[in-house]
Parts: sequence; structure tokens; C-alpha cells
Amino acid sequence: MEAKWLVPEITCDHCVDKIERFVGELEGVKRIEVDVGTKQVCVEFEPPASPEAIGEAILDAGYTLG
Ligand SMILES: [Cu+2]
Repeated sequence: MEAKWLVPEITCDHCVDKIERFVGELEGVKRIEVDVGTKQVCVEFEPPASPEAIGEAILDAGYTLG
């Protein structure tokens, strides 16, 4: 499965690293792409990861969803 989130507060490589770290800790996450230009987080995952858990991890990293 693959899903995308818009995270308007992404501004720099620090944001990319932080989101990658928090989302990457979830079991079942296969791939994370954070694009500073489009402010999109694209995640490829399988259970037990879920869109809800990934959204939650982005919030835990200190960002809000657009
Ligand atoms: Cu930043």
C-alpha cells in the first residue's frame, strides 16, 4: 500500500530527517519519501502499519497535516 500526506510545515532537510525517523520507526513501513518542494510525505507500507498510525507518527514528530 502507498499513501500520501500533505505536511505544509516541511521547510528543510531537518524536517525531512525528523519525519523519516518518526515514520520509519513504525513496523511495516517499507519506504518513505519526503519532498521539501511539494511538502508531501509519500509512504509505502504494509500491516501492521496503517494510514492512521503513519498520520499519528507525523503529528508525533511535531508537524500538522494539511
Ligand atoms: Cu525544517
